Amino acid sequence: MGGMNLRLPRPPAIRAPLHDPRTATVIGRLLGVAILVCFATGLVSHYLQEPPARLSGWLPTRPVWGYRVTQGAHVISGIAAIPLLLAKLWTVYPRLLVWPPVRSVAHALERLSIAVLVAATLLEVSMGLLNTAQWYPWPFSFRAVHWALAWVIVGSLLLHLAVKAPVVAGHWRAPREPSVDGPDRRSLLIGMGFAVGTVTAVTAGQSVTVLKNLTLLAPRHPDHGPQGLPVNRTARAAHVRRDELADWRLTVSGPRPYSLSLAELRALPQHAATLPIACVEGWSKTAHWEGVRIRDLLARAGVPDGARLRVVSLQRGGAYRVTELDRPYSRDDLTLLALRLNREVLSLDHGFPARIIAPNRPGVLQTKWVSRLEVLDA
Ligand code: HEM
Ligand SMILES: Nc1nc2c(c(=O)[nH]1)N[C@H]1C(S)=C(S)[C@@H](COP(=O)(O)O)O[C@H]1N2
Ligand SMILES: [Mo]
Repeated sequence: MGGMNLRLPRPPAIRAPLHDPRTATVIGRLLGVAILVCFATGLVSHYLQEPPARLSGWLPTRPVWGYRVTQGAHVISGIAAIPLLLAKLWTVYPRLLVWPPVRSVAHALERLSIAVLVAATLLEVSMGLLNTAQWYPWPFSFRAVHWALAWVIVGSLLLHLAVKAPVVAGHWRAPREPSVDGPDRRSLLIGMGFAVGTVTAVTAGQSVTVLKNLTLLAPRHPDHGPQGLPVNRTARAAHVRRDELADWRLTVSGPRPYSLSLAELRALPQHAATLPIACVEGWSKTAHWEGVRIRDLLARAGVPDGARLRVVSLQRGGAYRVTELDRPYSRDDLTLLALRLNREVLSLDHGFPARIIAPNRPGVLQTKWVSRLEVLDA
């Protein structure tokens, strides 16, 4: 590669025990676990929200708190990945300045894959973090970009692991040398563990109830909100006003379409369910819901065994105005058109007069201010 002899100033060599492969491997392993948890739970979130047609009839409605656990784990491990990623970058940065920068085609490709991995991961974790804070400063769809980057990360991570396999194997085979495994590395790892522990402890309480009193930094505290439940989008933010609800009716399309007033809905058999709202942004809270079973409403429309449904909110704009409810949910005894929350009439912010609540379903699909149910296919 004679053409590569560019005359650039040579960076100083950095030789410190904390920049050695063993430290990089130890931290990398933890970071790898966090990324794999993010990827696996991210896949769950994606397929629960947008199941391909052949999956939609098989979505699991149990355990009812499944999405609370997977999305809680996603955001917890995603946040933990941030200090891990910074520590990893700090241990390996001297290697990013190796000289000459490119030794061969293979070396160039390896460095390119690392550049892609680092850039995509930095972008992924910072976008994810901003999203949980409900801050969307970018002009593109968060989900589409976060989804694409996840595959870029996993692909370049596999490539990176394949390239580094000998180094990693060396780490396992090498005898522990006291000189490089001394107090320096121990303090780095303790410091990193402390950082990971702290960011986790002050945010995880948004989905892990026992930690809720430590929740200093999470955007949502599980106890703050009307009727003991946080609100993601308020009625005001959704431009839903109480005065337009005066002559509200629920309409149901299907083989035998009908419509009902709120009083008529209240006169139907009421059922209770204890189910969480599990927001995609990582907070969850379990609540007690009462209302009419979706199954019963469909049976009344001439569809006795559940159906794929379109749920339409009276909210006029916004991405979550219309959602689809697949058959595993619509025929489930726990899926309600809820009229009451924690033993009171649903408040306006929680979706008065009626909202969807279904088991093991991402919060974003638990449509509020429902005005219409349309049977798509029975
Ligand atoms: C390397 C790390 C990460 C990977 C591989 C990853 C992967 C994914 C995937 C595949 C999804 C599903 C996207 C879809 O539905 O199309 C997702 C969703 C999500 N991720 Fe991550 N993620 C990572 C880090 C993070 C971090 C650090 C956070 C926040 C602290 C975060 C927050 C979110 C949120 C809020 C969603 C839900 C988005 C929505 O459906 O509206 N992610 N992630
Ligand atoms: N019509 C409508 N329904 C909606 C939303 C919305 O913006 N519009 N937000 C969803 C989101 S993202 C969540 S997490 C839950 C939150 O319900 P809560 O405000 O009652 O806690 O409502 C869902 N239902
Ligand atoms: Mo949400």
